[in-house]
Amino acid sequence: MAMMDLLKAEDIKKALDAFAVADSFDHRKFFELVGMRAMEADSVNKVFQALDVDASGFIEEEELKFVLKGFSEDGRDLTDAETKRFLDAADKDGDGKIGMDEFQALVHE
Ligand SMILES: [Ca+2]
Ligand SMILES: [Ca+2]
Repeated sequence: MAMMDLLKAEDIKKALDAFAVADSFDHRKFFELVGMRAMEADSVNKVFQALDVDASGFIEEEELKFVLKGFSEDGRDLTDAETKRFLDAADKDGDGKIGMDEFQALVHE
C-alpha cells in the first residue's frame, strides 16, 4: 500500500516542511500535521507496514532513520539524535525496535 493512498500529498508536504531543519523533528507534531492522529487503527497499521521496509514486523533503528523517506522521497534523513529520541519515545518494552502496538500507542498518545 502506497503512502499516497493513506495520506494527502499536501499534508505530507506540510509535515515535512515543518521539520526541514536538522534536529527539529517532533514525532507528535509530525503525526498531527501528516493527518495520522485522526486515522483509524487499520490505516495506522498500513502506514506501519509501509515503514517496515524489510517486513520484519518491527521498525528498527536503521528504518527509523529513513522514516521520512517512507512518506516522501524528498524526506530528509533523521539525525542520530532525532532517531534516538523517536525510538526512546516509542519503545516501551525496551527491545530497541518499534512494534505495531507501540507504533499505534505513539500515534495516538
Ligand atoms: Ca523492519
Ligand atoms: Ca519495542
